[in-house]
Amino acid sequence: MMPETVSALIALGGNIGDVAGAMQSALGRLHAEPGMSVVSVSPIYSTPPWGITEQPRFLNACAEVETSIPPHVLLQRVLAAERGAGRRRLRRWGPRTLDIDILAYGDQAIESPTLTVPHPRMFERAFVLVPLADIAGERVIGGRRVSDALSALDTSGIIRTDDLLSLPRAA
Ligand code: A4P
Ligand code: MG
Repeated sequence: MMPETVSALIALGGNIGDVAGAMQSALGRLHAEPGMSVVSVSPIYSTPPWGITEQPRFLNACAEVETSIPPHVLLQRVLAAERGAGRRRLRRWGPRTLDIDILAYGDQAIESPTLTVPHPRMFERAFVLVPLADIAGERVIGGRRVSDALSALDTSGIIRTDDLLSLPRAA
């Protein structure tokens, strides 16, 4: 029997080194895992740093993953893809090579010590919702439509780059 798949949405961001390369490599790793396919990717945006503002600008993007694996396993794969893409984390909200957050897993609400979905801070963050709206503007997450949530945010300083992520090909 084919396992049921769900659509998960992930956000990628970083501001040290070759972030676009790290994003592409992380997506390739995720796509190569059994039970996971990256089915769409957003453009890459250059965004002003949020939280700690005295740090370099970030690059941010979002992707949609069709997956049959359970959410906590997806989290482990996402964290492994971060490490594989050379993540170094210096401090909370501080500079990082690559951070990947799970925004949504189907329409499930998950609250555990290691995983909270929908991502609790996504609706405050234009750097998440701008790229997310490109691939899932009509999606309702936690009762809110992505495009509506985005229209309430200040998007100044967010610039679409010419860098494009490509859809990984089947391994
Ligand atoms: N965790 C719980 N829920 C989730 C979830 N939905 N997705 C746990 C992913 N992880 C989740 O993560 C710590 C733990 O959170 C994980 O091990 C997992 O068990 P982390 O990524 O090491 O922690 P962090 O990155 O310091 O915290 P966080 O909240 O992910 O950082 P943020 O909030 O993502 O902030 N400005 C711009 N412009 N663009 C950015 O991308 N990013 C940050 C990082 C700050 N400012 C930014 C950006
Ligand atoms: Mg994170």
